[in-house]
Amino acid sequence: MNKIELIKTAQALVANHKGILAMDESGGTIKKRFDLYNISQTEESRRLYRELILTTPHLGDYISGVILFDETIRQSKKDGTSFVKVITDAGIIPGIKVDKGAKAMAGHPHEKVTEGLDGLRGRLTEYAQMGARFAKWRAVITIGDGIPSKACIEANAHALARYAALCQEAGIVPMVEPEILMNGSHSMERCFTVTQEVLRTVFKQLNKQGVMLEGMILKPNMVLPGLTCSKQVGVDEVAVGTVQCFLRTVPAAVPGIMFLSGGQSSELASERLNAMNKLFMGKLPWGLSFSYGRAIQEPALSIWRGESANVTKAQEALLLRSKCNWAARQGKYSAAMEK
Ligand code: 5MM
Repeated sequence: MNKIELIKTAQALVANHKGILAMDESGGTIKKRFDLYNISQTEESRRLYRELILTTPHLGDYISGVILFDETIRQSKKDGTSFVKVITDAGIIPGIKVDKGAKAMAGHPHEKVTEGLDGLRGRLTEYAQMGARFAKWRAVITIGDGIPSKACIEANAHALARYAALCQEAGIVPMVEPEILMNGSHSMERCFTVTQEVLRTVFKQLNKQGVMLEGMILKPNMVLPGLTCSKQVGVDEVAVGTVQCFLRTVPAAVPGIMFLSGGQSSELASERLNAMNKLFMGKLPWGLSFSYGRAIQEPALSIWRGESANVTKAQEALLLRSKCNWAARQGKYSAAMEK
């Protein structure tokens, strides 16, 4: 493990007000996204879409890193240039999703545990040789009647910590993603309590496994009421609740907290990140940034719809979302930027 390189990479991911573009949808997830717009599901259509994203002019002005799926890191532009070269030429750091997905947890109805540790050391070595400098593993936690169970939280935290230790051994920065889903009618207070418990458990396990906190990134959910909760809350309340939860649970040694969007609208994801940075500017030990998938890609995908004639407009939409979130990192986002 080269500690200095790990720390440099982790810091570079949060530097210059930039954030991460998550484009690591696995086969099933990208199919769901393409189905919304009747885009055909082939290896070539996925390659074309990923080429559209990665060749967006000036993407590197706002985006520090991109997370790829296994298929994507092996693909190239139509002219034969590998995607990894396109990314690094744009000044962006290539990352890779290494989990094998959240699977039903034995004996725990409605709960999931993420798999993928078997053979991970070998896969990380290969990804590092291909140019990946950071990796992502996502654990999925559901709030419901009597869940999450301690067993689910502990199993997922343990897997995240073992994954993170293996990444650092391979010289790859682990992005640790414990996602508490927005689905459900739970209150914001319940989301706060669960997020707090999950993060405490995750950091306990990271410490047990000897993970160097300065060389990792946390990718969490914001603290929000469930999607069908009767009491929704304002942007500032989300910002205050989220930051309070993280101040209680995330050690100052972690360089960056880069939120997932989790199904929030693009605008709301920018507004909430903006509020956090505006209200707490200069008062926090870590950078607060974004690692959005849907909240950056959705407008571009809805314009592209699989048509080459729409590529330029789709790239403009992708760049606008990247710029809005870059501004939100500085507390400088406003609705006027959307026009
Ligand atoms: C881009 O979507 C990622 C891959 O999901 P699957 O493994 O289910 O295919 C996902 O992990 C994503 O990186 C995070 O959830 C953040 O994306 P959102 O859309 O929540 O910002």
